[in-house]
Amino acid sequence: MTDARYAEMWEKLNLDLPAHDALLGVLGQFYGDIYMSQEGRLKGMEYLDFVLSEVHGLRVQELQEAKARGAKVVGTFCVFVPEELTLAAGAVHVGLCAGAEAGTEEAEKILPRNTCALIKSFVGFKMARICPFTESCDLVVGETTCDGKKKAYEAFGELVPMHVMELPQTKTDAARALFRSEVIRYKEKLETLTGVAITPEKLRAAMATVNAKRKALQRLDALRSADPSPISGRDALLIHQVAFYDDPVRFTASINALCDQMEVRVGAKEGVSPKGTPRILLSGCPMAVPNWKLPYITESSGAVIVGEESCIGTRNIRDLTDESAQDMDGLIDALVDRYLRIDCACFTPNTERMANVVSMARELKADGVLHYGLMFCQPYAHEAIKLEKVLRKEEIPMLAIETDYSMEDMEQLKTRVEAFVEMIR
Ligand code: BJ8
Repeated sequence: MTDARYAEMWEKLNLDLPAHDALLGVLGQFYGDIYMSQEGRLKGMEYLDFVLSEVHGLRVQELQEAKARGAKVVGTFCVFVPEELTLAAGAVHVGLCAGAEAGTEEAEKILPRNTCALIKSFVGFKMARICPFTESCDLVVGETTCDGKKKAYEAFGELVPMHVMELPQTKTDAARALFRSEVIRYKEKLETLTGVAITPEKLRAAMATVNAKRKALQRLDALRSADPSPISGRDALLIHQVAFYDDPVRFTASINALCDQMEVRVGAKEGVSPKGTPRILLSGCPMAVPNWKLPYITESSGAVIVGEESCIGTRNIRDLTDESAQDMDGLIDALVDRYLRIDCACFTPNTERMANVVSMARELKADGVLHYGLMFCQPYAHEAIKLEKVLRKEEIPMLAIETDYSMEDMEQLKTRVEAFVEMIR
């Protein structure tokens, strides 16, 4: 049944109400089974539960209120799109990556079937009219990362107002110059869209907001190095997911309050599972809401996830932006430097990712790495093979999993993950 409080808003957004109701029904059930069944959750997670219960309600209403005040909403799919510029233009920046199968059938009408589930999901959400975030966007920003995404944007761009950033595939000086020109082109696009001139003052203020959010998430992730871990991997992943669409200032305050609780827990040597529970580092493709399948399987197999080496995780927050430059040129350079440190598998070579996984595993005292690849994702499939070799040398066990958003392989995955957890125990 459509939530009467928001029915009018969803109708105005042209959602397919029965299909949208069905999606919310499944999401609610799934959340209950995976999240509310956990024991020993921190009090601060109530905020995240609330945000999630209102993900298509209150938050979307806030977007409509912002639009009524004249602000624009910008949707993105990749952590390479500088949120700082969006905020400096007075716009709202939301992540549109999707983690559910709903809409896949529709997406396959315009995409090859052997496309990764993440791409099919965001295209399917639009075609099936079930995502109020996509429908709220005044601009959708794509990027030329993997082949699947960049080709999908050609078809997707016929359905939504799009701007595609050209991202380099290497980190040479020429690549840096290309990326810098694309950052400037995005700034100009935003200025045209919003009618707001991005000044150094506005950009520095936006950098401070985004840096504060990243610092809160860094603090959260660092606390997970404690044994026992003060928070489950499922809850931590949820926090990283919500970071992409919640109001950044409100979100940062909530996460810092949660970290205060975590510090108390760590001080008391308490955690979500007993000390000595096998510790897993997740690594690989991003897990967008509501893709909680593998974390659920892992933690119900007797392990605890202590980190996410992923864009919905550490890759999004590892680096801060230097806010000290006074003029626009210097600030743009700082953005370019910060964003080019991202170690996405779309880059070649991408050796820094290997080193980053090893150091994360060491810092978080992980007993093993679970590499998560979405089926048909070439960049991460290639790097899984390399990473396994690197980790073997370091004597860190790794299990590579390839899957999609369907539930059909749950039992098979559970068997493999349970065997891995037993092995590292
Ligand atoms: S910076 S990881 S968010 S591109 S899973 S769509 S790579 S076929 S998501 Fe990504 Fe930016 Fe890189 Fe991060 Fe393609 Fe692979 Fe699908 Fe992927």
